[in-house]
Amino acid sequence: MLDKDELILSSTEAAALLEIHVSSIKRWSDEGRLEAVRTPGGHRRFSLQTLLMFAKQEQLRIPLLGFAPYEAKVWRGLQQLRQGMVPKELLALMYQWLKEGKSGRLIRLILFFYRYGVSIASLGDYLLGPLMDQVGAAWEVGEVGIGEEHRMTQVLVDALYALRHVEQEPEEPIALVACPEGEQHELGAFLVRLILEEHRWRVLYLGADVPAEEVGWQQQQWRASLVALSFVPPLGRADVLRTIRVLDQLYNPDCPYTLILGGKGTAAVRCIHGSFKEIVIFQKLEDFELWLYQHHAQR
Ligand code: B12
Repeated sequence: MLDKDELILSSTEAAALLEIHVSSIKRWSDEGRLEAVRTPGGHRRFSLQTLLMFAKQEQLRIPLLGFAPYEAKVWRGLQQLRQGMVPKELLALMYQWLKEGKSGRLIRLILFFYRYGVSIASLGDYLLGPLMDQVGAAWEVGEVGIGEEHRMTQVLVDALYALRHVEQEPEEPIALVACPEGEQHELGAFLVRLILEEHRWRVLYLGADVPAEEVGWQQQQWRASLVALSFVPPLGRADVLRTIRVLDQLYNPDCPYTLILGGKGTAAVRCIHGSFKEIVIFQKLEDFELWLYQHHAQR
């Protein structure tokens, strides 16, 4: 019997966890080496604890064991992320690690989720965004200082570098990603860069605090067909509109591009116009990725 609080895995999930073929799972369970229960429909089910014990006994070096004693929290977090949910319990643990400077563990965790199928967009929307919201809330009540905010951001930047796709860098299409003038919050833009690279764009990443004129000139110099900017509060509507105005003035129809704006600083912006091929605003990275799929399906 499986306890109702136990984490239960199907044969496919168990195989993915143990990094072996599903036929081995079925064979081992038929041989009685690996304990399973059957659903009324006859399907095998395994408890996470049983699988972890089995992995230890058989000396299978599976990544989840590296998170002991938090394997169950991490596995549950993985399922939640896959369903587009914020893994609240895990976030509390991650925040604790962030505060304690356990950066290796955090980086391993982020890489683990990615390896087990959580997209970069979902990592941003449901894990890293909410995690950094907690940092912001702690800053607001004076619990962490600005130096801490920088240090914590850097841990995540380090993890994100490890997710870059730079093998076989394509010549084109070219995208330019930047934070506008006065914008020091860089994680959103960095995530957009990673998503584009994963979709086989060549990304010119300009980083934080780039004047709009420079964005416009760089776009023309490189003939980028997409420009993405991230606006985070305190930057807001007025900054967005000013940036669009400058880019619009510099726009060269012989070198057309789509302008993508995103981040919480764009939340109050409606009805924008410009000469651009298209202007689109996104709050979530997932929506941006969906748009990329739909508009650049050939890639
Ligand atoms: C880390 C941080 C900093 C760091 C940034 C370091 C760095 N290298 O990036 C530092 C210390 C520099 C900093 C400075 C400041 N910060 Co600050 N900061 C934060 C914090 C904690 C996290 C931001 C972050 O990285 N989030 C992680 C990313 C992944 O998530 P996200 O920004 O929410 O973005 C999501 C979406 O919007 C989307 N997205 C974002 N960009 C884009 C772009 C595109 C194209 C797309 C498609 C999607 C997209 O993707 C993400 C996932 O869903 C936030 C807290 C918060 N709640 O936002 C405060 C916060 C934004 N900061 C704040 C403030 C006040 C400041 C300062 C004025 C004072 C200070 N704290 O030092 C300065 C201003 C600096 C400036 N001019 O830019 C306030 C803003 C409040 C307000 N309404 O005005 C916040 C909200 C903290 C708070 N609770 O009060 N900050």
